[in-house]
Amino acid sequence: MTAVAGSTARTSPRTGDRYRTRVSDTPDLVERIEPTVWGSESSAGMFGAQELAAHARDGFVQVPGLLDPQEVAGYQAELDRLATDAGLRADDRCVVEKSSNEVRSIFEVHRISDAIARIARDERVVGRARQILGSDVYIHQSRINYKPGFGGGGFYWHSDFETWHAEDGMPVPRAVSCSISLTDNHPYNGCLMIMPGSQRTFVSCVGETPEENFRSSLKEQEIGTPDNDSITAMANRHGIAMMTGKAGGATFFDSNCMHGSGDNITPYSRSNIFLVFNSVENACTEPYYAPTRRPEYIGARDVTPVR
Ligand code: 6CS
Ligand code: FE
Repeated sequence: MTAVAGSTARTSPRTGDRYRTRVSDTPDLVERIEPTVWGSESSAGMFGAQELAAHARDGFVQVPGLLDPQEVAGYQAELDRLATDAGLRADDRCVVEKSSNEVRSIFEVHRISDAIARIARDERVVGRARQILGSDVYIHQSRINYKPGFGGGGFYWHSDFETWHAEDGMPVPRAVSCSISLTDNHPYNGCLMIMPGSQRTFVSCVGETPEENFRSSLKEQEIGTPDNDSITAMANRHGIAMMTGKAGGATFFDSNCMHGSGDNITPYSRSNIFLVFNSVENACTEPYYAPTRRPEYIGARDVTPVR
């Protein structure tokens, strides 16, 4: 990569960083040293000890019926309202599908929608995130994904932490995502797939981060996706679990899980609210392996704890 004046282009590993990525022409599997559950597995909160143990083992835990049917209907109406808001469609925070002009995602949605701000600070959601991370938490990123029917695009295999470390400066994998389904998730309509236990291995990627990578990566990620041999090794070691379930259910998953989802060619959209909680003790610094920071609507810099 040619260093751009004033950029912090990184073509060499940051001193002392265990999770080096996008700086070598050979991939690597690095053992994670941080825990998956930071709080004690008997910590007070809505997760029981068995659920926390499952999360520690698999890197994810499903919560069926987190929202009741009335709440699901309310949030579906809110998603429809946001997707048809002409002003928002022109906003950088709105990402449309590569193959169509359909809305793919809307970022920073907890700041745009009061209804989504409410669920983000609801104890059913943030209380569980604090239990997993063992500290106060702030929102690193929020988005709604529409994955419309008849061709809504998937998300290739990746680790979110690999991107948040390289491009947002997230020091260690002490963040957890909560995906709240607003439609039924079936094996056939692009449900989230996670390799159970994959959060314990950091898969480094080949290929340096180009300037303003987010302008293409949020439509279809290329840089920061693992090589085929690494994906094969991880799938053979961990298997692949499909996060199916009724609308209203939620999946909490570790920032470093290897996950992805397929295209949705069915008539049934697969919409979710996606909230990323980072520990206030893991605030993002400068990108580890990218020339410049991403916009704050993608990687927040406000570390005010969610109350
Ligand atoms: O780049 C990001 O931050 C986003 N990209 C993906 C594919 N998942 C995590 C996150 O929303
Ligand atoms: Fe992701």
